Amino acid sequence: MTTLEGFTPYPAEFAERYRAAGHWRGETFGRMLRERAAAHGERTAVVDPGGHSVAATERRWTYAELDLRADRMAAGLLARGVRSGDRVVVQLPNAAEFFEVVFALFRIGALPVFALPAHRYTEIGYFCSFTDAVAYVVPAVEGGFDYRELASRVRAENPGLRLVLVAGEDAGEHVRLADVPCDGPGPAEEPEPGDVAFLQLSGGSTGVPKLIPRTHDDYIYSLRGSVDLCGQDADSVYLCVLPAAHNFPLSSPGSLGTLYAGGRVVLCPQPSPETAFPLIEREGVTITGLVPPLALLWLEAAERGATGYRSLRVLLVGGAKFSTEAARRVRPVLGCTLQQVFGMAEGLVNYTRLDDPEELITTTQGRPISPDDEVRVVDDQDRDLPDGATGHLLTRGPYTIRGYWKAPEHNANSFTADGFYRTGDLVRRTPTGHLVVEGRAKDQINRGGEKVAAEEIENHLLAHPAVHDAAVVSMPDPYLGERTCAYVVLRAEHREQPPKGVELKRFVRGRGLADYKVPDRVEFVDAFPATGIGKVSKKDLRAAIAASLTAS
Ligand code: AMP
Ligand code: DBH
Repeated sequence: MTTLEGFTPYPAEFAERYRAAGHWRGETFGRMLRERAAAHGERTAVVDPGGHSVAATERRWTYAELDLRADRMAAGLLARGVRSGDRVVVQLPNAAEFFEVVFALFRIGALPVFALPAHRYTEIGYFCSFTDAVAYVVPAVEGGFDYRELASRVRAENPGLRLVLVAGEDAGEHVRLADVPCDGPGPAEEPEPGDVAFLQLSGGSTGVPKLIPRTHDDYIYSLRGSVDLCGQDADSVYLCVLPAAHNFPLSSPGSLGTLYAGGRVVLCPQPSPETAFPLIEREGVTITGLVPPLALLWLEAAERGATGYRSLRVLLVGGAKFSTEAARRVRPVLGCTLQQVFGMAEGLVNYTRLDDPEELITTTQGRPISPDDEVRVVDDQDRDLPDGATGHLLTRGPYTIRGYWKAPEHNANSFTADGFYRTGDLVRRTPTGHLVVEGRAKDQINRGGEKVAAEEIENHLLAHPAVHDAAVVSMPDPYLGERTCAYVVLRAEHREQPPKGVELKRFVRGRGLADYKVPDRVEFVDAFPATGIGKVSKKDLRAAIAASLTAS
C-alpha cells in the first residue's frame, strides 16, 4: 500500500470491522471497469450527446471501448511522466473524456483532484499549488471562458505543473488530450483498495477549500450501497445533469454508481428542461439527480406542458433542503418516485427509501446508507440528544473520512477525538431513524446546493482598500433557498465617498473567483452587531437582511 502523506487512515480495528462486515471488498476502480468490460463489453457505458467545446457531435462508448480508452490514456500519461501518487487537477465539462481521464488516473494510482467548471484562478491556483499537481486537464473554451489562458497563468506560477492537457481541437500552447493515448506499457503496479483514489472538494466553511481523500474501498462501498437503495441495475440509464465531478452526481448513485451497476451514463450538457427532457426521451433515462432549484424548474416545465420525462423512475433531489411543498409535487407532476438525498463529499449519505411512505419521502432527508454509519445528534457540549430534538450532526462510518488532507489544525476542529466528523449541520432524528435537516451551524451559505464559505469571501473583501471589515451571511431567496449578502464596514477615510456595491462585487470577481461565490448583495453599515462576548453576530445580520427583504 502506498501511504499518501497527509492522509488520516481509518484506525486498524475499524478497517478490520468494515472488511469483516463485507463493506470493503478489496475492489479498485481500475479493476471494476475491467470486470464490467469483461461481463458486458458490448453494452453502452457512456453517451455524450456533444454540443460542447470538447466535441460537437455525439459519442457512444461501450464498456469495452471505455476500458480500452482508459488503458491507452493511462499508457500515454505514464509516457508523459504521470506517476502513482501524483495529483492531477481535472476540470472538465460533462464530456465523455472525463471518464477516460479519471479511469486512466485510477489505474495509474494518480489522484484526480475534482475541480468544478465554475472554478477560476483563485481556486485552481490553490488546488495546483496545495496538491503539488503535476498536470491539469481543461476544456479549451467553455461557456465563453478560455481555460487555456487560465492554465497558462497557473502553470507559470507552479513550476511543478509540467503538463496541461486540453480536451478539444485547439490546445494553444498546451497538449491536446486526444494526442496523449498510446499503446505503450501500462502501470507496473496497481493501486491497492485501501489507497486514496482521488481528492474531492469540500464546500467548506474556512478561508480556503479543504480536500477530501477517499479510498477505493470506502468509496466503492458507498457506490454499492447507493446502487441498491436507488434500485439500479444493468438496465438503469442515469442522466448526469450536475457537474460530473461533484460528489452527488459522481456517487449518489451518480455516474460511478451506474457504471458499477453496469448501466448507462448519459451526460447532459446543460441542466435546462429544454435540453434534458428530449435527452431523457431519446435515451430512455430512468434516474437522475438534481439540486432543489433545478427540480423546481423541471416541475414548472412539466406543469406548463413540456414532455419527454416519462421514462424517469427515480428523481433524486439533494445538495440543499428541498421544501416539503415542492417535494409533494414530484410524483403527481413527473410521475416518478422522489428520493431525497442528504450527502456530503466527506462521506455520510442519507437517502429516503424508494418504498418509504410518501410522508417520509416528502418531509425527511432520508437515513444513512449503512448499518455501520454511526450518527449522533448532540448539543453544544457534544452531549447526545433524544430523538426529535434538533442538534449537531456528528458521524463516523465505513465511508466517512477521518481527516481532511494535510489539514491538522482544521481536523482538530472538524473531528472529535474519537473520529466523528462534525458535519456542521443541524438535524433532528425521527423515530424511523430518518434525518430532517433543520439548519446549519457552520459558517456557510448554501446557494441551491452550491456551498460558499463565508470566511473565504470575507478575506477577498478585506483585500479591498476601502474595506475595514466584512461579514458574509445568507439571505432567504425563493429560488435558490439562500443567496449571499456581504455586510461591509468601510474605513473611515472612505465613508465620505463610499464605493458602490457593484464595485465590490466586481473587485471580488476580478480576483478570479468562481462566479457563484461573488456576493449577491452588498450592504454598508457603520458597525456590526455584536454577540454577548463581542463577536460579530451573524444571527443578527441574517435577521436584519431577511427583515429588510420582507419589508421591500
Ligand atoms: P459538502 O460538504 O461540500 O459536500 O456539502 C455537504 C453539505 O450540503 C451538507 O453538510 C449539508 O449542509 C448540505 N446538504 C446536502 N444535501 C442536503 C439536503 N438534502 N438537505 C439539506 N442540506 C443538504
Ligand atoms: O451536497 C453534497 O455534497 C451532496 C448532496 C447529495 C453529496 O455530496 C451527495 C449527495 O453525495
